[in-house]
Amino acid sequence: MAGKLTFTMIKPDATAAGHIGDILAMINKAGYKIVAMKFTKLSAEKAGEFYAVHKERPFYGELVEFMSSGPIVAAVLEKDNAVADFRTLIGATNPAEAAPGTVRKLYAKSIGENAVHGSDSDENALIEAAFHFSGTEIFR
Ligand code: 3AN
Repeated sequence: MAGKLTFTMIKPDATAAGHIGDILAMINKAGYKIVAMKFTKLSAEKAGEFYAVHKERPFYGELVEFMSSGPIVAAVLEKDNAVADFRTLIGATNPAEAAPGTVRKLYAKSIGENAVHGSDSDENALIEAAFHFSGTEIFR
């Protein structure tokens, strides 16, 4: 299972700007199969829990406020080398440094409001998928 799955969120800035369809199309074109997906909104409490690893960072409060400010698309994606290839597809955290043609270069506004989330390891992909989806909501 490890290595085949990653977890993503289309963040509130990108859903508000109408980029859900374009971003999902990029994900499909890159060879990912969507095995779980929901359009939902995180409470501040849930967003805080999801980003707990960043609790000590100066931007934590801002991040939690932003991630609970509007609806998101949460999804689990399947493909070989899922985590690393997805990080390449979305580009650098700061859109100013993201490579041309990446999701963040095309759709992110700033380092804080950066359009999409992508897991940073196989271990976190499974933890993050389980945070948002029960076993019966993942179809593989
Ligand atoms: P990535 O999302 O590329 O894995 P992380 O894990 O360093 O980046 O950061 C998690 C999230 O925290 C980012 N997606 C972004 O929304 C926010 N973030 C990171 N760095 C900053 C920053 N310097 N200022 C504001 N928000 C930030």
